[in-house]
Amino acid sequence: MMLKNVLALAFAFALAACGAPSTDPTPAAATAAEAPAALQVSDAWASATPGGATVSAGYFTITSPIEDRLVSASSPRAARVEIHEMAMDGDVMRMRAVDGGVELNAGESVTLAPGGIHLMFMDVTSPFGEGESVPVTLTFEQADAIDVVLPVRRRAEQHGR
Ligand SMILES: [Cu+2]
Repeated sequence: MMLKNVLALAFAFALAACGAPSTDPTPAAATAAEAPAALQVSDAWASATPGGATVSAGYFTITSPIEDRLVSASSPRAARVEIHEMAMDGDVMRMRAVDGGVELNAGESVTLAPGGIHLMFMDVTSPFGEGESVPVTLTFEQADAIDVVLPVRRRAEQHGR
């Protein structure tokens, strides 16, 4: 009786031990261990400007190998590019300029996305049409500036204004 219970318990542990590696594959662990050698930007896009809007927003995911800060952005397609965040102002969600830029922790991804931090293209030189690409230069506190290209997409819900 006693022995049977111990065996059942051992079997349960064995199952748990076997189950763990399959839900947490080794490639993920390997990727986490090695930090990227350079800044990585992925999933970049800018929203189309239908109806003659003069502002647009840009989004991407960024990963820095070192502790750094995204301090500013610029584009030949806009008079200026600001870094904005969404914040509650009483009951109203408003956007405002991010003070001091976006903090980047070593090896951690930061995502600029609708409803959160975003690039704001102010006074665009010409409408952002779906399918075209908008060049943007990102400037950092530590790393050298990098050029990225944001494909223009239409979003269902227009950027808050
Ligand atoms: Cu904004």
